[in-house]
Amino acid sequence: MFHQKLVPFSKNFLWGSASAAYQVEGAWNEDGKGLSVWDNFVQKPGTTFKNSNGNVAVDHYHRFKEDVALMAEQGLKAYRFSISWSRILPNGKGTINQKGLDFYNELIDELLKYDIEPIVTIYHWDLPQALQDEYNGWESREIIEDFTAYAKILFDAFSDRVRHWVSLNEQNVFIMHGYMLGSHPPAVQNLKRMYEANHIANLANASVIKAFREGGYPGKIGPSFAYTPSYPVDCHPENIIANENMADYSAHFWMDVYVYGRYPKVMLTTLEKMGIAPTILPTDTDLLKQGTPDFMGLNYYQSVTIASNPLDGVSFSGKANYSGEKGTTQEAGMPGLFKMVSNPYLEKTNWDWTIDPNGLRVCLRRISSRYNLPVLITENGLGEFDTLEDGKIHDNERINYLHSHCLAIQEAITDGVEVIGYCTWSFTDLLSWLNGYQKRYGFVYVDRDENSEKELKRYKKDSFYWYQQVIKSNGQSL
Ligand code: BGP
Repeated sequence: MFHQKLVPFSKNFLWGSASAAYQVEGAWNEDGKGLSVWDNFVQKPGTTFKNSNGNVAVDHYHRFKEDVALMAEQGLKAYRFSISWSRILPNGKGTINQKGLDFYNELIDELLKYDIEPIVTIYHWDLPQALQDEYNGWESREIIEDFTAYAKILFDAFSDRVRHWVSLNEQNVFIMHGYMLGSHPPAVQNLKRMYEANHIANLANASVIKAFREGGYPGKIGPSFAYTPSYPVDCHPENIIANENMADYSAHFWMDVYVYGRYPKVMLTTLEKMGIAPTILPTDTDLLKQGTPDFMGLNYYQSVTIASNPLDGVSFSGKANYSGEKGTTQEAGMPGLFKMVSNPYLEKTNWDWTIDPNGLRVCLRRISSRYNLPVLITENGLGEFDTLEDGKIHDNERINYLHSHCLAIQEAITDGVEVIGYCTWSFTDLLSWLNGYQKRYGFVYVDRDENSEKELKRYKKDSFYWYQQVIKSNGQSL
């Protein structure tokens, strides 16, 4: 593209950072909290890296004041966190646990004390176990009503202070891991069940957005989507079609439903031919169209590169890298549709994720042009090993990663994309669902590992100070 002068970040740009309840809070069975599917899942040996769990996590439940003080010191403008459904409703529905509401009220007030805007995620994967037991969670349409009732409790309690709400976090990830890969609860491997559950999640998402509008609550709401943009490996016609398959399969299949209330035609036809298309009732389309978002939440980590994959080609059954041993990811794809291959132009992390700031610009431009929505970047960051030495952590790779991605955002803004804010993943180090505590993302190092909680002491990494400058200068220091 022609060289152009970069447009500055707007003065109310939300420089933020993010977390999720299960990954930071701990206090898994305190103050009346009910069990979530994750509390349950991690008890089974072999499900997570070194059997790590979030029972204590980084103890944010008890240390949130210390964590918020660090956010204030950094100058954060926004903090995105999620609410644990089973802390509010121990059985997923019915009686409210007042202590759960109290915790989030205090957290929100503490943030506002320092002018940090709370961005609230309603659902970040920790479904109440009671609903899984009662009706199989996302596989039953009963969840639509229960999820909506839960969200309304949050709107009533917090919308006087919360301006941005995230409905479902990464529906594509929790559904694919939960029902295809079997690596998240409920650990099912069945494509038909996956597409049914996914459709119900779409309806639940729309129902919550509709309830938000009908309730006349102030503020904006949208889902967070894990967008992994794809590029064809070359211009061979078969690879071009494979990449079209991938784009429909991994991106439009979710975002088109959020925004237009319908599935991409080609993808739906493919699923129908395979006998695994979801059951779409005539009234579903109305609901989907009534619950469209105000913004697209974007979680971006990496891009993928695509080639054709024969019918007897690779599937998603190969080994994934949850250990940080570089190069251990096996090729994966959907037979007959596409497969992911290496991109010779991009570096990779120790967990084999590509480092591609340009991919973030691509996501922002595509969302803006295809959906005509503003974008709130709800996650982006580098998961790496960090070393604590004399109380310091020199995480230059993280600084380089974030720096290049911030510049890509500015380029996208210059291209015409409306970007509301940028939440890095994550503020403190936290539990990575399948990768334990050694895959770190934070600006703040938390001294614990899979074997010991130690004292959970917090240390500011070099990236903490780097982001402090970025925020202070509103991006001019980039
Ligand atoms: C997203 C999730 C986050 C977080 C992040 C990093 O998919 O929304 O909760 O975990 O990815 O992923 P990982 O922990 O697997 O490295």
